[in-house]
Amino acid sequence: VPQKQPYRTWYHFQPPQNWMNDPNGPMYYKGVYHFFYQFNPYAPTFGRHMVWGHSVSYDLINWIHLNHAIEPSESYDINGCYSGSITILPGEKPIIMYTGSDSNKHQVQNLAVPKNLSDTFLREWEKHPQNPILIPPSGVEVDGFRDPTTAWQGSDGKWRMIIGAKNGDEGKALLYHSEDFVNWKPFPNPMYASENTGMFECPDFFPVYISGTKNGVDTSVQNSSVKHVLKTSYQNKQLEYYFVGDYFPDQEKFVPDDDLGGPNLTLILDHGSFYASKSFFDYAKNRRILWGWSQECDTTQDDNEKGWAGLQSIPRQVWLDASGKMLMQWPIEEVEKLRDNQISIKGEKLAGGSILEVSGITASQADVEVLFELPELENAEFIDESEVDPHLLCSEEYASRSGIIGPFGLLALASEDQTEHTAIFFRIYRAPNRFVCLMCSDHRRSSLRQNLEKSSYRTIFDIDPKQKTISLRCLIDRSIIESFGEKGRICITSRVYPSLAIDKDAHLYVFNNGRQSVVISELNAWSMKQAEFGQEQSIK
Ligand code: DQQ
Repeated sequence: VPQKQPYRTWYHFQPPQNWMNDPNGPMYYKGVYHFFYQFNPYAPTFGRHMVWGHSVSYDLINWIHLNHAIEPSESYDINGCYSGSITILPGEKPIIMYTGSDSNKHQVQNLAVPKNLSDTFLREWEKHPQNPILIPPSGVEVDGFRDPTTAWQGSDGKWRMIIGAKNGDEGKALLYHSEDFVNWKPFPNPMYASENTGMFECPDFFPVYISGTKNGVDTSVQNSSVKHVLKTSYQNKQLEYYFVGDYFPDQEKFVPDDDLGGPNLTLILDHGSFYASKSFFDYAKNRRILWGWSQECDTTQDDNEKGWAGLQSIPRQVWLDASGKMLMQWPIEEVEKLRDNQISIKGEKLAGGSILEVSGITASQADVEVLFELPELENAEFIDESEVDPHLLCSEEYASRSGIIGPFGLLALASEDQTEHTAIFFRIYRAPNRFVCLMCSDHRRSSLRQNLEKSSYRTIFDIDPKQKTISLRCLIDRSIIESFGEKGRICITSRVYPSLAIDKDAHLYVFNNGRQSVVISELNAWSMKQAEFGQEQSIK
């Protein structure tokens, strides 16, 4: 099997076969984590009859695949059961709100509830007799009205939710109110509207504690100890933008702290292949967890040959940074259960132009954490940001070319001779009045195979002039590399399809192509065991 399926993951969530996209309605309910996802049961491509796949887990790592929770069956969802969310109503009653593509391909909102609440796996779901609950309002395109959020309850007892919408190139987050969860009234003003972004897909709206704790908070909490996050997947950008701001429930207004006007915003959850994310509050461990879809970068023909397409990120704990300005993300602690066979390097100097192999682990499935000690930042090369595009800075030429401080980082899923590798690296610059760091995940040399999308993902962020160290963690899993810079401040997910760096022929290196040396203050790497995915009977 591994020979034939070198890209199937060992510990990232996948259905047994076929196409998967958005995460839907994740929740923790009576001791069980439920995960639903957009799934085409018939082919490894997006299809006309999308269903809600359903899997359950006790630890968010090992999964039991169940029958589909909802599938097209009625005139209001016959052309597809699209994305949506779950809200747990008082009395511990989960309810799904999802988008149906109806017999005219108009997008409408529908409800479904578990048939039997005493079945811990909630295997069967029943559609509500009053469906469709909402049809597209005027001023919104009939096929641009979808992806309801988890609802939150105001102090007046009414429920609120956001639905993504579009009108031409304008994206909108429409707000609705309800007393009984069945009859919903539109609020006159949208919660947010943006120009030139296309559809406001998969909105998410949730509170985060201001106090710098990593703890999460229930979606309905509104008080002075929280700020709110509004997240959108802008269709024209295929990226996850978010705003941190204040929510004023009396006026139903959300005011972002720094509203720089939609797509110019720099707050992006992940700069790589990560889309349509959705979060939930995990009561079991008091944390907010975020899932995102990582799509393939190979061709449809490759997907047909593989028989599957689409992965989910490792669930990430998400919280507000102590600065109050941005979110931090970190793989949930449970993934560490899969760590095996630790290799450590401490206090090793990496002179300019040097490369060091991290040997002794299965480099095709690994978890690597490294802390680099930086040289004096004063020596960094000067950059005039107005003239330099981070795109170009991260190009192939720059990944291997010598700078002053950096590029340094990891070569993951590399062949022994390094002709194939994905470089995840930092490079530090002195900009007018500040220091900035470029972080890239460059997969231009990730495979000798042709016809793959092999680009690079990058971002530039400010760093403290007194900063002494910089950290990087990579979760490597055969065709995916999730990278977390600066302890989760910057995230970049790449999909790669090596032809040589497969299974035992995959290697991991740490490199420095800067003229100044950097020190590996500490590096820990682990082989990752395979997570269990299976039908109920086959799971221990
Ligand atoms: N995918 C879903 C839509 C959503 C889009 C359909 C985002 O509901 O807007 O599978 O990837």
